Amino acid sequence: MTRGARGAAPLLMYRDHRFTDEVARATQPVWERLHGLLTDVDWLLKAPIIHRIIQLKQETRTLILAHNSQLPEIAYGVADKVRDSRQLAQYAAALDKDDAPVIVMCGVHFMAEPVKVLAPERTVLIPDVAASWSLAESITGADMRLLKQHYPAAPVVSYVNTSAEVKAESDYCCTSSNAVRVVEAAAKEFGSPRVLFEPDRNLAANVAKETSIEIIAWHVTCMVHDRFTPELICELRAHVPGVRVLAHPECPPEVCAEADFTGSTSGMIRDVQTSGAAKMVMVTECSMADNVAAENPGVDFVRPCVLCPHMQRITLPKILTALETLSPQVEVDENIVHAARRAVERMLAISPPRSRHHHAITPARSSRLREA
Ligand code: CIZ
Repeated sequence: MTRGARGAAPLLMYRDHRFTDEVARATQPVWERLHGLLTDVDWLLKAPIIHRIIQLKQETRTLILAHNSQLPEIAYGVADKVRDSRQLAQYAAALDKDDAPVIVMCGVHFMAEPVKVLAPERTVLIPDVAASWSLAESITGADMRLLKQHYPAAPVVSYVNTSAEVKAESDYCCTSSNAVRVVEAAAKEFGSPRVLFEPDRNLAANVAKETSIEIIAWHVTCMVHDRFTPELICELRAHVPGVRVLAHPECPPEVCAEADFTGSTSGMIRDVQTSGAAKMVMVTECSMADNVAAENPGVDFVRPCVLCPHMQRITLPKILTALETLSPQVEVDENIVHAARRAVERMLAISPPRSRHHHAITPARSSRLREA
């Protein structure tokens, strides 16, 4: 279906951005991807903003990076790269000197900081500074120093969703795709039988199941993933026979034990593409599940997802304002940049395993916490 300008009512306008014939033509490929995820009315309102963002992006040579869990209209409408936080930071760090003087990071604040830490010469914008994360707010630099006093010989591995201040107190950073490998590398480097792993208690427990290293965990959980239960998975299986269940490792270990696959957002995307399952359920954040469904029209998705209020703070109008005003900018205190960068770079230096798990189709109840 081509969306014509005639359908646009003046009331359905954001500021003075109208749904014109030009907007309809220019955004038609985006509409084809989003059809089914947005209503017609939504589209009349959002297409002109997408169009204006794309124009401004070109004028200012801005790059828009988006986390896998961003809204579909951001992921498919305006983003140049949609990946997990490690891949986005790595991508930003590898840009040519003259490319993209401005980067807009669509994700939560803790994902924008590593981009600034690895690409300090660029202007890094986050469309809403209040986009935080329950995990990142749950631990401070002072907590870390206290923990380290208790376990002075143990290396510290911090999940990527922590503040730069916490990363600066850590020996390594990790994401859910490489947590097991990072924990093992840290233990080996420090010659320690145990590792301090924070802040996600569920991720820590899921990692502990995959390694012989003792994990000393912090005590918080992600407000999105902790809401899923094993009972929900059993109900889903009863209602949708043959469904393949993918769980994020921030879910409780009892939930992961009931899943066919446990992995990061990138790992889940790969599983959808390679497992060949016809019916899937993604036990994670709603927009992530919507984006994967849009990419894989041949797969029937059941979506008992939970919305992440932090991720959802990033919207098209806020991205537009960020581009117009070149703000809010992400700044990382100079005193912590160096130490935070060391922890992030150590993570990036751990090379991915040689396709050990990626393309293999494993039987039910597998874990993939050793991803690339
Ligand atoms: O590293 C990320 O982007 C996070 C926090 C989760 C994931 O699984 O992608």
